[in-house]
Amino acid sequence: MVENTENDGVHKRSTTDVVIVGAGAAGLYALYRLRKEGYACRVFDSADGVGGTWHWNRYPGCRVDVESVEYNYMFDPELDQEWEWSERYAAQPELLSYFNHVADRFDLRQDITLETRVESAVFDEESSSWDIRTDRGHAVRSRFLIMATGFLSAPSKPAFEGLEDFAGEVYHSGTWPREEVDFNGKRVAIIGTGSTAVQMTPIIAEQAAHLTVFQRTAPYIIPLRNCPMPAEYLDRVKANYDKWRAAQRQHPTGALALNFDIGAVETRLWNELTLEEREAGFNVRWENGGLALLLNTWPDLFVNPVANETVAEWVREKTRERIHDPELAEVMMPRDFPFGTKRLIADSGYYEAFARDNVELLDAKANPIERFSKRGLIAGGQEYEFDVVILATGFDAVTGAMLRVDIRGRRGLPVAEHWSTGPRTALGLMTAGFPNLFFLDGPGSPAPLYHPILLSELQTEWITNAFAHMRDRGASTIEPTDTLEHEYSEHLDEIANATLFPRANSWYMSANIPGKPRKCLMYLAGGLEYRRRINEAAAKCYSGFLFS
Ligand code: N01
Repeated sequence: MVENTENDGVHKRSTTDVVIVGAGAAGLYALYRLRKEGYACRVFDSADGVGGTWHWNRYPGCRVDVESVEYNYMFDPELDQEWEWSERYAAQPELLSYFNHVADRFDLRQDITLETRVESAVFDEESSSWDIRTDRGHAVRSRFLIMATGFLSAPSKPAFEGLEDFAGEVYHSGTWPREEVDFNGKRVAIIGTGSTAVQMTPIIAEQAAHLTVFQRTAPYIIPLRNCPMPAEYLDRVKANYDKWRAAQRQHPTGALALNFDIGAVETRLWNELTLEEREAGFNVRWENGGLALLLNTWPDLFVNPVANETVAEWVREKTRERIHDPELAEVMMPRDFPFGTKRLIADSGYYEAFARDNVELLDAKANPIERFSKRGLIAGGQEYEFDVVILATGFDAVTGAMLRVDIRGRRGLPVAEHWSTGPRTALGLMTAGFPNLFFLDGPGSPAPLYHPILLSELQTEWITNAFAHMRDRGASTIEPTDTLEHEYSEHLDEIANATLFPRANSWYMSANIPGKPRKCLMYLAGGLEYRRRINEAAAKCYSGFLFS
């Protein structure tokens, strides 16, 4: 179908087959794949460039913590061969170049409208299509709507009292300016100790006159061990990419996260291992670096509290060795939640930065941040003066960006109301009462603990097949039944409740945003079981889905 556009002077009216919200990794692939099938597509993104996460997160030290050779698209073997990763874990500029390269190589830009925020999407029952409006006056009627809005894209800025009175500079890591921020000679505060803060701390420490890191909850941190990409390693990966990809596809997290030569999936349960095997398994992952302890770990690590605590204690011991001051080490010791139930952090010199004279940790649990002042902020009754404050305070994860769009389904029901007690989806792909609306890497998918790019390829394939099925049976809409949505939601909660994840106040559990209904946002049975389920539904003629 060809996109039809007419400008009535007020709205840029058009009709199309598919509107995709978001030009990050998932949105770019959906555009590529669906356009290849002949669908007219229009992508909108509020950013002034493609790349999603890697467009916005430009803070110092930003890089991926999954191996570069794994953290990319799998759909095109030629792309695999031609792209040269320069580091074992690519930094943000290189990742952004990769996604720009993909946009150019597959001629995607012609269908992408940047600097344009989708404000509303309303399902029109008469025409069985979505009416989509943007902040720049577009009014697009589209048969299908795909939300590829990313699961960490809506920055969370805590409502600190007096923040507007603060006379210095304030930045949120997720909306970092394009221009370099100059920290030289400045007193800098970082609020938060998540992955973002841990990445930026050692770099800002080298520039600032003084750096204070406000830690509310001590996280588990393991070494990333980044290095320039060994040419011989990259050559070996490229020579075996087909096998590597096959192994990733067969892996429950989609990322081997261990050198391929070692990286078989561990299938033995904790109690089946001897002490020596446990020790060896721990050491190989620790020495390998990166997220191997999270992504390529013992299958019952997140359900067996004894196994989990043993690994947690191992990490604590290793961490103590890295902190110069024993008193500080105790404050930085992670004890408040089971290992890995908040996103595991991989660092490059975080703990070592605190050995510098110009860097200090402030225990914001013992001395909570009370409010901002003109000169800085007040914590535990004391005023601290700063020139720059960085909010590394995270994101309204998974549903945040989606719910900032006013999406209304059948009978005008807002999705925010449908999800008032937390998101409910059918197979992490659709939600009942919202026909022809799909999610990529969204709620109910295994996304945060599964390779998000691989997942978006898998989900887009499912959507493409569903479109073909609709065409074959002459249907104009597809939507899940309430029953499927209810059963899947119950199943998701049941699995989550059998794990240790609910014991942490994490963004996985929607617990980092005040007032957000507490609900596990991800499917914890792993990517393989997820793929089996969605493929089974398709093979059974989309059982659980209604067509009209
Ligand atoms: O955010 P976070 P992030 N007062 O939510 C603290 C991915 N990522 O941007 O733990 C004081 O993890 C909060 O404290 P607490 C990755 O998936 C990946 O760092 O709630 N502190 C916490 O310390 C990651 O999980 C990469 O007690 C407050 C911090 O802010 C996700 O993005 C790099 C506070 C927020 O941590 C998000 O990471 C970066 C308050 N009022 C990010 N409010 C890589 O690929 C919040 N905090 C390596």
